Order: sequence, then structure tokens, then C-alpha cells
Amino acid sequence: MIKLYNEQMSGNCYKLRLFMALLGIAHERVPVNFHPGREHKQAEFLALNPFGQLPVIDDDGFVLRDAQAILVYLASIHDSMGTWFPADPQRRAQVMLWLTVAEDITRSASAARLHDAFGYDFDAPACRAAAHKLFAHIEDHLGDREAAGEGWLVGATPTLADIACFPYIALAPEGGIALTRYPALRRWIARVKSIPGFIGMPGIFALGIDAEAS
Ligand SMILES: N[C@@H](CCC(=O)N[C@@H](CS)C(=O)NCC(=O)O)C(=O)O
Repeated sequence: MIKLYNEQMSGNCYKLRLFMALLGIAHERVPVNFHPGREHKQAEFLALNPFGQLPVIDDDGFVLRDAQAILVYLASIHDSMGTWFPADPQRRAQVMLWLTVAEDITRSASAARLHDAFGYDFDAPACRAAAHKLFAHIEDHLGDREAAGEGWLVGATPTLADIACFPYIALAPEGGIALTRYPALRRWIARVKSIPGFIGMPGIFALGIDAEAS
């Protein structure tokens, strides 16, 4: 069974928990004491991921780091219809593009949250400014998608693009990044929350109990 080295408060771990919940992928969670234990910087964990970052999976001895790479791996095995990671070359390339944006969101919005909530030594104002620049772009993109009658980052149904970008956009207010000026983003957050089988995490609540989603 897949082992997920996990921290409940991590948005990058959460995107894997969410995807595995949506696809019904059985897994075991190995808790890593991220804060205050900093176990992700200790030798045992660095042997799994020399970058000292969560998440990591171990699938019967196949060790893989990086949330986006893991999403692609899981979809390649468990999404035989290509719903989440389309086989069509153009769609697939568009999904890949948003997986790289997800990494940019981690470096900006997630870094601001790590600064505010976990005391990481990041330049929080610069991280917030970078996040707003990204969010303004995503807001425009989602507005265009809605105008075309499709509410997802790529195509007419949710894909890995949405799963990868969702957590740290939804958690952005915890890093001092308000979403008030992004109505299309807030509508998209509500759509992600309405995917059957959706699960939340601390700070991301299911529809009906999160006023921010409305
Ligand atoms: N590219 C990596 C980034 C992972 C990442 O930034 N993880 C955070 C937790 S959500 C972390 O471990 N940060 C600790 C650090 O960078 O020192 C991924 O997408 O998995």
C-alpha cells in the first residue's frame, strides 16, 4: 500500500490526500512532525527527500517526492479514463502548465503562510506581492473560462490542474493574502469543494460551513 509521509497542515500533502480521496486510493499516512519537530530536516527524512520537503510517497519501495510529480504518478496508475490527466496532447500540456503554476503558488502564497504560521524566515511582503500577481492572472483566466461556459482551469471537467493549484489558493488568507478582489477564484474554490468526494483540511472547510466559499 502507498505510504504518504504527511503533515495535516501542509497544503501540498493535502492535495494528495484530496486526490486519493476523490479516486478512492487506499493509502497509509506516516506522520512527520513538521512543526515544531522539524523532522523533515532530519537524516531519516532527508534520505527520502534530500530537499527536506513534504510530501513524499513510498509505493512498495518506489520513493517519489514533489506533490505535482506524485499527482501525475497516481493519475497515471489510477485514472485509466484520463479524466484528471488527459491523454490529448494539448490538454495534457495545458495541465502540465498549471502544475508549474502550482509550484509558483507554493513559492509565494504558501511561503507567506509558512512565514506567518510557522515562523519561516521568508520575505513575506514579496511573497504576498508575487501571489497577488499570480492570482490576478488566474482570476482573468477563470473569468475567460466561465465566459466560455467551462468552470475549470483546463477543459470542461476538473483535472490535476485544479487539484494542484487549489490548496494554497484556498489557504492564502492564512498568509495575509485576501481573496476579496478575486470573485472568479472564489467561485472556482466553491466548485472544487462541490466535486463529489471532496475532503477538507484545517483551514479549508466543506461547502456549507465555510462562509468564504459563497
Ligand atoms: N515542489 C515541492 C515543494 C514542497 C514544499 O514546499 N513543501 C513544504 C510543505 S507544504 C515544505 O516541506 N517546506 C519546508 C521547506 O521547504 O523547508 C512539492 O510540490 O512537493
